[in-house]
Amino acid sequence: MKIKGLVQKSTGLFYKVRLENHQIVEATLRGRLRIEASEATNPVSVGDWVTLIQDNDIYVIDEILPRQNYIIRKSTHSDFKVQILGSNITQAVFIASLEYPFTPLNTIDRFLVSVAAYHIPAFLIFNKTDLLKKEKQKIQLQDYIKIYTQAGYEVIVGNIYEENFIEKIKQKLKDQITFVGGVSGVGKSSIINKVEPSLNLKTGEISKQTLKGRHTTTHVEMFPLSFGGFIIDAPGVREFHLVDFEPHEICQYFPEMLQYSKFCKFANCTHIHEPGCEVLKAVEKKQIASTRYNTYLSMYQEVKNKQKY
Ligand SMILES: Nc1nc2c(ncn2[C@@H]2O[C@H](COP(=O)(O)OP(=O)(O)OP(=O)(O)O)[C@@H](O)[C@H]2O)c(=O)[nH]1
Ligand SMILES: [Mg+2]
Ligand SMILES: [Zn+2]
Repeated sequence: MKIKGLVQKSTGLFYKVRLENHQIVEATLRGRLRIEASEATNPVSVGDWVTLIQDNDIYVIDEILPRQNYIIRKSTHSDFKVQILGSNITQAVFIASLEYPFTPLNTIDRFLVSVAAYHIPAFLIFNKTDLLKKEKQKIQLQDYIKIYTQAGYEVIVGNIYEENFIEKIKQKLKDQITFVGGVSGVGKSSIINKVEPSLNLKTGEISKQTLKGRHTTTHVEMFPLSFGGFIIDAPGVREFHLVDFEPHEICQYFPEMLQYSKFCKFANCTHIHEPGCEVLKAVEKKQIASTRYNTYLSMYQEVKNKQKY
């Protein structure tokens, strides 16, 4: 008899699978599936719906059901392979902080582009606002909030000691399957613990030397939320794998650029040097933030360079 289940964790050889009756079982993978998934280092990912075959106490994953979408990163083991971080995601959140650790804006933009390419809606959280004591830092935070709200993203701002902040996040997470991204140490696991205290996830101090996180979370894992939905906690990732874009496609994943690019004089405008480029005009008028535009330029160049090989 075949049973359906949702993969919550993968630890190499074993998978933690939640069956439809909510029972959690440990399962192995049929050899055939291991070979079929040649491009990814992990053939089965967190968030996959699978069918299993039960033989006494042993469960074997027999089939991976078609994925709605997935988020990947470059494998840490091989340049040619990718690791699927999660699949069947309904929304993604990127958590950032301005201090301990500092999240470069370029990292935020790249995450947003990556998930947009998979048609996954995203929102942002600026965490650790209690650590911003200087006036200069507070102004910088306001600037960042403006950049992303202007770009069309919802931004939630606060710190884990504010009830109101946690409440807002809970409302966003309810009944969704949310992937949580952010560099190491921004407080991904800490926020999840506040949202769902029974999970009691491991969190880690920021290194005093580097002022960065210590990669406390080492595996991707999906957790059910008692108020509805699932959340996927992941290790801090700086670089997401860019899907194989064509250079001219990149601007589609910057929602604010898309508003202006349709009025450019040339249909094949790259928004870099062309006359009659409405995107360039919008950057000049600060309707598009220069930091966002600079990320666009760097991604465009990167994709162009890749094409040369
Ligand atoms: N002051 C302050 N500290 C926070 C806040 N949120 C998290 N922290 C602290 O930041 C440190 C890192 O938090 P984690 O939750 O482990 O960060 P993470 O994003 O899960 O990091 P990785 O698992 O390494 O990717 C811990 O010491 C937390 O207590 C906050 O809002 N304010
Ligand atoms: Mg963590
Ligand atoms: Zn243009």
